[in-house]
Amino acid sequence: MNEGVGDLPPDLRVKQNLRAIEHCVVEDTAIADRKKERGQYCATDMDTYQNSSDVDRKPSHPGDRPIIIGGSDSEHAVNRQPPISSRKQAFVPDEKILGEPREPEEIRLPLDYTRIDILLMKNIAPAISPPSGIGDNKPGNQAVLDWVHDVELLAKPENVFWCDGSERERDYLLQEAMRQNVLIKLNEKKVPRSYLHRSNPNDVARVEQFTFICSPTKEEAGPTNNWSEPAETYSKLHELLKGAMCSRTLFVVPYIMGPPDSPLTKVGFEITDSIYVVLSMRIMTRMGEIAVKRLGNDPAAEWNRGVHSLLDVDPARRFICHFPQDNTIISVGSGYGGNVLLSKKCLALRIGSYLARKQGWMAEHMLILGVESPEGKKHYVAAAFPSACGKTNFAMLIPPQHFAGWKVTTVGDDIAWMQIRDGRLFAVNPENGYFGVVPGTNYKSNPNAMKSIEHDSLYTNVALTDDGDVWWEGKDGSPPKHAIDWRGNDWTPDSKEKAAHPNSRFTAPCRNNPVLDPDFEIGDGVPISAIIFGGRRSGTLPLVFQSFDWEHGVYLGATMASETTAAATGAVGQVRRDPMAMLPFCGYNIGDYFRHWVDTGKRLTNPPLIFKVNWFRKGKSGKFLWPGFGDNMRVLKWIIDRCEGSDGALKSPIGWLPGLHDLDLAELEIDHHCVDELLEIDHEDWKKELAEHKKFFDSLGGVVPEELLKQREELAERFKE
Ligand code: OXD
Ligand code: MN
Repeated sequence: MNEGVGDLPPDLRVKQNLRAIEHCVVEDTAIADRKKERGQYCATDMDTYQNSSDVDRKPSHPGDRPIIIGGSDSEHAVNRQPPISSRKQAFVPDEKILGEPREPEEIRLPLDYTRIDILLMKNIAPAISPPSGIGDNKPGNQAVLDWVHDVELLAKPENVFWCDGSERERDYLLQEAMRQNVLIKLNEKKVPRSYLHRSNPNDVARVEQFTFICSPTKEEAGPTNNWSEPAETYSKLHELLKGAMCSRTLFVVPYIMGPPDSPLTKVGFEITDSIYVVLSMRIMTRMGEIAVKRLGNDPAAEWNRGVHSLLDVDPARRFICHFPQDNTIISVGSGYGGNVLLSKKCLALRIGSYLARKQGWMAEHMLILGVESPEGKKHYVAAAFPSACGKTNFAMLIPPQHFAGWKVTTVGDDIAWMQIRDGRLFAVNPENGYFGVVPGTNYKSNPNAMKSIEHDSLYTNVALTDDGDVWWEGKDGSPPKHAIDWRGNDWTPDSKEKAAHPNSRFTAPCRNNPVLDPDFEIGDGVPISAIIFGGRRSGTLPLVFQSFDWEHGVYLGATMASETTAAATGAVGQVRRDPMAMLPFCGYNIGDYFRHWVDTGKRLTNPPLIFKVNWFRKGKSGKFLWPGFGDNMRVLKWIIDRCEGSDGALKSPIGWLPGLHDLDLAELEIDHHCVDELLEIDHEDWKKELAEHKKFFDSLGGVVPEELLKQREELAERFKE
């Protein structure tokens, strides 16, 4: 929870919220004083801190030219990178803590895991001073140079580090991150080349209440987004960013989202003062030179500008702001993944969905998986589930023994970008890594995820064992007798606190996944045969059903709901409507988003079939009725059969349901009553559900397309038949 802030979205124009900001500015002055004591003080920044207490005054830059956006008119076109103070001799990686030791038998623990600095892990770290040849590879695009220079003038970093994505750079940054206690190197023997990071305990999840869509009008952001007026928001953020990187390094991270040769691929640049963000972006995206090359030197080329600063990691001034019309993101005050890896939720979904509508494609919160039959027939499926509903598990599913010869392969576990070709939808995964929820992951629930995180991974907010391994609730084997928990405190199995935060995460390269689809990087994308919408519902929704057609399928997506989880701050376990699992991620008016879905269907001559699933239905006893995990293959098989033209389905008011014998339940120990309950449609429950659909649509204030309102009426009618 965001302590002391409350749950309502702060309106950045409202005075009280600014007072919180002012308060922090005063604190900043205190921080600056402390820096002075430590000899880190730079005179010009003191002025900045003092001036920034007047947060309501006019921005120093003209409002019509927000400096975060930069632009070709900048007067600072030439190289103005401040001298990197101490350019040292060539960097030689420290073998003890980096690469693989040559003689594995002789490995000693790389670090002393009882050391005090292991307990006190940091987010904010002082500037680093790279040797020449590292951090000085500037791109040639003038628009990028101008923008970075503008942010530099504002945030006043000690120096600028231009990332190129090289291995030498990685080794150097890892070494610095460890030296600064931002990362802890894990036991090389147990989790090779892997590291632990702890975010601030006030900063452990996405903050939807502080996430804003800053489109010119509130209407463009729509009824489901927090909106803030762009010019005012820029100026408020500028005030927050003034001097924010004083005595820190400003990293410039160039990256692409999408396979290198895809027409859908987008270029982004993220400025950040967090070395953890840089190292995470290396895993999550294709980062460095590849992006610089793809952008080229055309100053008018399309690219996303992302600015991130930790500030002082205070929830009172934590804002994740998107300016879709400017292709710009500014995120301040957080160091936690979903808020700061700007490539992911911010670009690939919020800005991405806006661009997708404008440019005629789709950016969706969906996994993409391949299913291949023993005969070699292959289908691809995209599936939308709200956060922490087992998407990564589904994307890496291992079919049960009974399905010997069937193969499931992963294209993506979180985001799908889809375009129309030859009347069909083709999907690419824009990401290059997984940022998955750790607790509950084990060799039984998701062996492929476990293999993906066995090496070359970053862990955030899990527990550290005394022998330098990681641990979390639900990991295989018995709990350690002693560990350091995610907050850095001693932990034993008797502790009341959890060892790992429920939203602790792994960051692992897709390449680690043993079932990575061979077409993972295919630029044209993979053809989508079926779209699945899912959610966590303990009642009402059957295990699986199929829509009658595209528009009915869009209705199923638009009325999706799920019980909330720990992936976002706020109460856990409440049913909330989450259309297409995009409620927190749609970067524009949800009504226009629904319209885009309906219209896309009209352009498809061979549309994917649409299904809804619910792995989480509970029986009267309160227990889950369906085993889930690998056994979800049984549901997937029915879906694939339907794509292949099977007529094994029964018509019901809500759509096509599998008959009892249409689901392959062989070798599954499940009571037939459970299956009946799983597929049951309770008319009373559905009456309530329909009323909830209406309530939800009404709450959107008249933006829902006619086609979907009609779908609701038709559904109600079918219940009367
Ligand atoms: C995620 C989320 O992290 O959806 O993927 O919250
Ligand atoms: Mn997600």
